[in-house]
Amino acid sequence: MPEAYRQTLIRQISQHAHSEIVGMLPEGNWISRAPTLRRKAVLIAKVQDEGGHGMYLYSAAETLGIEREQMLQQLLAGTAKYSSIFNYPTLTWADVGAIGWLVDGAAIMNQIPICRCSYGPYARAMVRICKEESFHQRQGFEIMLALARGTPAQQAMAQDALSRWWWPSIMMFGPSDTESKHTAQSMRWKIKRFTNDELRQKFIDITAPQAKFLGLRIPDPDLAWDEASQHFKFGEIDWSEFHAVLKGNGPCNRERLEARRSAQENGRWVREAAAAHAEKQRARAQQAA
Ligand code: FAQ
Repeated sequence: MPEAYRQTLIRQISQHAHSEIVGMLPEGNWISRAPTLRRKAVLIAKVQDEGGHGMYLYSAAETLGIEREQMLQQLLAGTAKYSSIFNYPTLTWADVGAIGWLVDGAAIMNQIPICRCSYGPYARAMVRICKEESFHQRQGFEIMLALARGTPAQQAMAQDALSRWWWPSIMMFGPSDTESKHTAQSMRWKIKRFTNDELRQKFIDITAPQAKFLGLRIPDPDLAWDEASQHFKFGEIDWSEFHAVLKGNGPCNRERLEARRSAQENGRWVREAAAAHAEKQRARAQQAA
C-alpha cells in the first residue's frame, strides 16, 4: 500500500472516529432533560449508536497500523481534528431535532459514497453506520415536525434551532473545492467519490424543500431555486467562522476537549479494573487447561 494513501486514510478515518465520539456530547446534554420517556429512550439509543460508530471507525483505522491509544492521545492533546459542527452548543430541546435532521442529514450525504470507497475496512464500517444515521435523521425530522405543528412557542423554538444550525451544517462539508487541499488526490484514490461542494449542493437541494414542508425559514436571503441549473442557489458562506472553529476558537471547542479529557481520567480505574479482570480470567483458564 502506498504510504501517502495509508496516511490519508488514517487522517480521514481517525478524524471521522473522533467526530462520532465528540458528537455524543452536544446531544448527551439533553438526555436528562428530554421531554418524554420515549424521547429519552430514543436519544439514549442514538447517542449510544454514535459511540459505536466511533468504535468501528477506530477499528478500521487500526487496520492501517496505528494504535487506538495513539489516536486518542492526539484527540486529547488537541492535535487531531474532529468535525467543526460539534463545537456549537445545544441550547434548547429543538437543537436535538435540528442535529438529527441537519447534522445527521449532512453526515449521510457525505458518508453514503464512502460505502463505495477504495479501502474495504472503511467502506464496510460505513454500511452499518449509514443505516443507523438514516434512523437518526428521521428521529430529528420527527422532533422538528412535532415542534413545527405545536404551539407558537414551540414553533419559535424550532425556527431558532434551524437559524443557528443551518450555516454550521453547511460548513460541515469542508472548504470549497478551490480551497480544499486533499480533495483532488482523495478523488483519484477513490477515498472521496464526490467533492465537498458537490455534496454541499446535494444537501441543500434535498433540505430546502424539507424546511418548507416544516413551515420554517432557512436563514439565507439568497436561497432560491434556479430553473436553469435545477439546483438551489445559496448565499456566501462565512469562512472566517469555519476557520476560527477549526483553530479551536468555536463556542464550545475548549468545553468539548475538557469533557473528553475528564472522561479519560475518570474512566481510568474502570479500564484498569477490566484489564486486571481479563488477566485474572486468562490466568485461571491457563491453570485449568
Ligand atoms: N470540520 O481538503 P479538505 C457525524 C479539515 S460524523 C473540521 O476538504 P478532506 C455523525 C480537513 O480535515 C461528521 N475539519 O479535507 C454524527 C483538513 O484538515 P487536515 C464527520 C474539517 O479530508 C452526527 C482540512 O480541513 N464526518 O456527523 C472540516 O479531503 C450527529 C482541509 O479540508 C466525516 O468525518 C470540518 N467540517 O475533506 C455524530 C466524514 N472540513 O487533515 C454525532 C468523513 C474539512 O489537513 C451526532 N470525512 N476539515 O488537518 C470526510 O469526508 C472528509 O474528511 C471531509 C474533509 C469532507 C470532512
